[in-house]
Amino acid sequence: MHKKNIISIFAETNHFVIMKIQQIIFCLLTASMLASAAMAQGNRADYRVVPLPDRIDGIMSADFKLTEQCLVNYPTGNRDMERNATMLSEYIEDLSGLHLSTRPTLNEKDRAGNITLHFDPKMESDEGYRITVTARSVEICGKTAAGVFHGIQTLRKSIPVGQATAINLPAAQVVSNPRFSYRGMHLDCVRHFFPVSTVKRYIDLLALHGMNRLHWHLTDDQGWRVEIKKYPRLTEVGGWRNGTTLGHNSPVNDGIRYGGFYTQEEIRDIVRYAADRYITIIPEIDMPGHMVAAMTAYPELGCTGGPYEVWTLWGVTDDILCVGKDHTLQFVKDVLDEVIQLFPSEYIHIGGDESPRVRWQECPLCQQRIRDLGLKANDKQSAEALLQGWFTTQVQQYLTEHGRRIIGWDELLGCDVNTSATIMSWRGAEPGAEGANLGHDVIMTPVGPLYFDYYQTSKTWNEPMAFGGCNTLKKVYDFEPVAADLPADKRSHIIGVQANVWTEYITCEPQIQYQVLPRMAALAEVQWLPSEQKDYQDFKARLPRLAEIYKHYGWTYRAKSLVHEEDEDQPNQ
Ligand code: TNX
Repeated sequence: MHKKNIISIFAETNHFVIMKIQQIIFCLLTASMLASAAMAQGNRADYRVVPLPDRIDGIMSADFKLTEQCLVNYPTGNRDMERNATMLSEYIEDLSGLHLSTRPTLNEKDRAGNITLHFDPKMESDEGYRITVTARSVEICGKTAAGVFHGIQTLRKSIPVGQATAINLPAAQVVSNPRFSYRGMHLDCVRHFFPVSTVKRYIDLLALHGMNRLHWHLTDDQGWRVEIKKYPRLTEVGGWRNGTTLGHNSPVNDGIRYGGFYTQEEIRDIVRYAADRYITIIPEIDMPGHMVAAMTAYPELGCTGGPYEVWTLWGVTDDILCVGKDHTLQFVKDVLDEVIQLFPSEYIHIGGDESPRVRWQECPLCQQRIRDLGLKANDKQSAEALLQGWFTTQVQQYLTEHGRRIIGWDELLGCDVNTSATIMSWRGAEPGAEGANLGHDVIMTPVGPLYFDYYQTSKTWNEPMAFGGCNTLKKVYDFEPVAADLPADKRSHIIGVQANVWTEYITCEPQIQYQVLPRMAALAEVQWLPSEQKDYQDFKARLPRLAEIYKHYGWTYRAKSLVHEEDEDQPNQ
């Protein structure tokens, strides 16, 4: 009995232990299933990125499981696609830690289990892309390598940020074509000078946001930043200023000698870096105004002969190039000779903005030129305005002979240049409409809302100092580049949209990033999406995931713009 009891007690205890073990196993299993379900959810890609693709159509198939076993295939022998594959692999590794190898592909069967980049000549637009995901494979295709690159950016933005061993890509077909062919950002590297590394990171921002033009402002009154071998004093002398005004043109100068420039070798390196990301750099050599740095180096370029001083203030000065002298034209051509060697861009930006003509009115050589050319003031233009038109046309002809085209600021509309000049509409959107009506191609970049050197809120007390104004995220998002009343046959003249970053008050890279992020995201949707597809609330809901990428790379951005809506009517408090 005693023995039996012991056995039965033992059996009962045993039963109890087994039950407990079963319970524990059950709990552990449930917990791990829940955890892996949560993981799968957390590790699931979402193609609703910024800019939003035109179409995301579900496909009846299980998810594709992206792991380190997957390869990135590219067409054998294609250097651009090889680089695309390497970049995709790097992006995935940056964001998730997954390392995928790349390899050239020879045949279709290599696609199973892998990501494949390839061409489809039948695709609608040059820069469009199509991503096809099934349980079996992922394909990213485009008509061009640039299109494939945009598809790569979309895939990159759709994967969750954070270390992973696998990422589930939902089966779908994702298709997009950009609305505008010119999708730009501008950067002023004159008012403040930024090192090569900053310019390259800025190019990275453009690539992430699906943009394809960097308008690079390289010369101005406050500095000359591009090495020109024939005129070494441009950078030796013109590259440096004796201090900088504090604040908005206060009488206080910081007394710190300031400057810098890019060597031709550095420029070539940056141009290549951008081209690898399908971004064309359009250099701006601003003329005949905003030339004091050059005139300090070579005073004979001005009407009075100087002496001049690289400007320490901001704004517009009366001292501009003297176009009465043949030497000035030769100088401009010589400079452009080197510029076109450095920049393969079809477009060269020749500025043309903010050129007061008071010196020309007094200058005997400019007045002689006006007489020689028989320029006569009319009810719209002064003789001096027509002189700027003549000068611009000379430069335009010279560049045309060298296979290039000019872009200039909208002031060019006031001085009779021919319609092969592309106009950048900055003093509002109206000059753009006027230019398109006259037959010019136009890039819309109006101060409101596309000057990103302006504040992003009306409550500016805790903002870094900016130029002024108030271009909120929403205003950028809501911008419509093609005026409703523009005649149908003129609409195609609006070829692009761009935001400008002037750097009078922007002194360092984090501040550049703060000014442009997240407004670049809003601009990207203006550039990519048909207007009827835009939806601000939906955009705001997608933005935090893009901001995860900003955060991951350590970029500074205005986090407040993700949370609050800026109330512009509320005064500063
Ligand atoms: C106007 S936009 C300028 C620049 C200034 C900018 C400041 C243009 C053609 N000229 O020289 O830096 O305003 O926002």
